Amino acid sequence: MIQADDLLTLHEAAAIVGCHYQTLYRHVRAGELKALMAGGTYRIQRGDLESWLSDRDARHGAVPQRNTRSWPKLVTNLLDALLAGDVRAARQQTERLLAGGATMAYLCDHLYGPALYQVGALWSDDQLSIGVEHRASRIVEGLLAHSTSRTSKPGPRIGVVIVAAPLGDRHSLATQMVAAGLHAEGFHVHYLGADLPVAEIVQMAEREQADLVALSCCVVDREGLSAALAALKAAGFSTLVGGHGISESEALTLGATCYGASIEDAQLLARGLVRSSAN
Ligand code: B12
Repeated sequence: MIQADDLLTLHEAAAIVGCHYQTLYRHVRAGELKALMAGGTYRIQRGDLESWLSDRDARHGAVPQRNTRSWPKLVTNLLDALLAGDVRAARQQTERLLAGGATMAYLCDHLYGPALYQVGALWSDDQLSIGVEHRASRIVEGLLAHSTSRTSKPGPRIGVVIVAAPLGDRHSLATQMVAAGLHAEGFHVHYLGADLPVAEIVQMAEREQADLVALSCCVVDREGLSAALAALKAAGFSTLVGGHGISESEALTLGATCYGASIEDAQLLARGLVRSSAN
């Protein structure tokens, strides 16, 4: 008999895993994580969550994956290096984690992203200058470029993806993370960076015969994003939207094919979309 305490909501389970609840929802929908339906919502048994986590840890290697005690420490270490402009310390940390088996998605979702959030919080509290923020951003760009060259699945590419942030959004780091994650997953990625005019995104998708266009959104302005989504839909391309500037319901209302809340989601959803368009 299942005890009520052993049945977790998606939010409770996500708090244990240290990810967004929508990420778990996608694993449930993909049939990778067992869940029950109770009162119209998903519930996950504690034991099922534990076995799913163990399998996932085994697949990802010997990193402190969901060791929630050690990742905040790693984030603090990276933040210290970013604020001090210590490229070497930041690079050594990434090197150690990659050598220990850390995946690109995990680095982005649990290390680089959270460290950048803290940079943003300090900046908006006037506790650091634009110069320090810019330097920190450049260091993370370098870490991403370095890790990208180290993480690529062998074998043929599984699909062609265009990655960009639309006109009006200058936050290129999130797009670089999506590009890095999809490259590591085995996609052929055309990474266009940020602030891209609609016509450029559509032309590139056509020229490269893209299977998917992934767009990131970090701002409140919707002009560039909604124009890009409309043009891509009219041209027949599937789109994946994400970024902390937009919610799932808004992305779907604007015409996105689907929405992801993390780099792990980007990998899972891109694989699903490319697989379903091939069938
Ligand atoms: C670095 C930075 C900048 C740099 C960007 C440098 C670069 N090369 O990217 C610069 C200096 C250019 C900048 C400019 C501005 N910024 Co700024 N910036 C940041 C900062 C500190 C980090 C951004 C970042 O990279 N975050 C990390 C990313 C990876 O997080 P994320 O978007 O959540 O992404 C994760 C998931 O959402 C997901 N994901 C992301 N994209 C996608 C896409 C897909 C398809 C999928 C599936 C998943 C996915 O995966 C990621 C990893 O887990 C943030 C602070 C913060 N909280 O993020 C502010 C922040 C984003 N900026 C902000 C603001 C206000 C601005 C400015 C308007 C400031 C100004 N007055 O000029 C301008 C905007 C200019 C413009 N038009 O774009 C606000 C945004 C508020 C809002 N919602 O509009 C923030 C939140 C700071 C704050 N606390 O106020 N910024």
